[in-house]
Amino acid sequence: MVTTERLYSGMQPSADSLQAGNYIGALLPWRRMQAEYDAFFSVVDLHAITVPQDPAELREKTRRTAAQYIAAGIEPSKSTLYVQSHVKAHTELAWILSTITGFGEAGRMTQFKDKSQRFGESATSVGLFTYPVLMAADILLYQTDVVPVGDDQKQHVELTRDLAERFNARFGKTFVVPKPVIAAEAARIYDLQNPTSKMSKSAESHAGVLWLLDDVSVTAKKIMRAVTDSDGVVRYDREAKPGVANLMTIYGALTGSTHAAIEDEFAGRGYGDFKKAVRDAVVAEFEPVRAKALELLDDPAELDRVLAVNAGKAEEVAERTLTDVRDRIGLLRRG
Ligand code: ATP
Ligand code: LTN
Repeated sequence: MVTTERLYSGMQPSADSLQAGNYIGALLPWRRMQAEYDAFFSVVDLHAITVPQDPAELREKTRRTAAQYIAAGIEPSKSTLYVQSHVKAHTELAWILSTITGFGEAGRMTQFKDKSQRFGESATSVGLFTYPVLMAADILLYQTDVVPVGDDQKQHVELTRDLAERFNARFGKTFVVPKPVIAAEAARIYDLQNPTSKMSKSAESHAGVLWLLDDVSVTAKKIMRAVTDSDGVVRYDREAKPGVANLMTIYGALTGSTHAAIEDEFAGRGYGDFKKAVRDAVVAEFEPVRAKALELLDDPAELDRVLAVNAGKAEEVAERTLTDVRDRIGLLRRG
C-alpha cells in the first residue's frame, strides 16, 4: 500500500508581514511540497508568546500570518492550515515531553543560549527555555515524517527525534521519528543593506527587509538601493560579493534561473539593469500575493471560519496521539 508521508511546519506570528526570506525559504517550498505530502502548517502563536507580545497585535499578526500562507498558495482544502493554540493537545503533550527532557539537554539549545543572552536573565522566561519541547509536541502529535525548516531549527528537530526515540523506548512505539528537511543555501536570503546577516522579521532596521505586504513601490525602492560592490560584474561569489550574490539568489528563486544563466543574462551590463530585473521579478511575484492576503484580511470572519475547520481536522489527529500517550504513561482515564 502506498501511504502519503506526513509533513509538519510552522512559523511564528512575530510581525505584521512576512519577509522575502520567509516567502522564498519557507512558503515556496511548502507550497511545492503540499502536493506530495499530507501537510500540516501551523501559525505558532504559543511560541510567539515566549517573548512579550501586545495582545491585540498578537491576534492581528496571527490572522495576517495565516492569510499570507493562503495567499502564497497553501490551500486550506489540501493542507491542514491552523492556529497552534486552537488545538489544546499541543500544550498537554509539551508538558508530558518536558518530563522526559533533560535540563542540560534543553540548556544546550543554541537558539535559547543566543536569545537568553540577548534578553538578559530577568527577561528570559521558562517558556523560552522549553520552547523546543513545545516544538517537539507540535511535530510528534501528528506522527510527522518530515519537517522542512531552516538550518537554525535543525537542532530542535534533532531534540524532537531524541525525545520520540526515548519515549518509544520507555513506553512502546508511540511516535513516528521525524526527519528534518533543511532548506538549501540557495533558499537563504540575506538583508539587502547588510548582506552577511539573514533577512529577518525582527531585524533592527527595516531598510534591507522586503516585506510581502508592503506597497510594491517601497519594495522596488529597497531593491534599487540594495548594497552591492564597486566591481560592477554580476557574478556569484557569496564571500567576496555578498550583496550581488543575494540578489542573484532572490532572482534565481523567483525566475528559476541558475547562477550561470543569470551571469550570462547580465554579462557586460551594469548593476542598474540587473537590479531593475530583480525588482520586476519581485514585484510581479509579491503583488498578487499581497492583493490576495489583503482581500482575505478584509473578511476576518471567513478567515476565522477556515482556520476553525482546519483546527478541527488537526485536533482529530492530535487527540488520537494524545490519548495513546496518556494511556501509555499511566494517566488514569476519566471514568
Ligand atoms: P524572527 O525574526 O521572528 O525569528 P524570521 O523572519 O527569522 O523571524 P522565522 O519565523 O524564524 O523567521 O522563520 C520562519 C520560516 O522562514 C523558517 O522556516 C525559516 O527557515 C524561514 N526563513 C526565515 N528567514 C529566512 C531567510 N532570511 N532566508 C530563508 N529562509 C528564511
Ligand atoms: N521554531 C520554528 C517554528 C516552529 C516549527 C514547529 C517549525 C514551531 N513549531 C514545528 C517546524 C515544526 C521557527 O521559529 N521557525
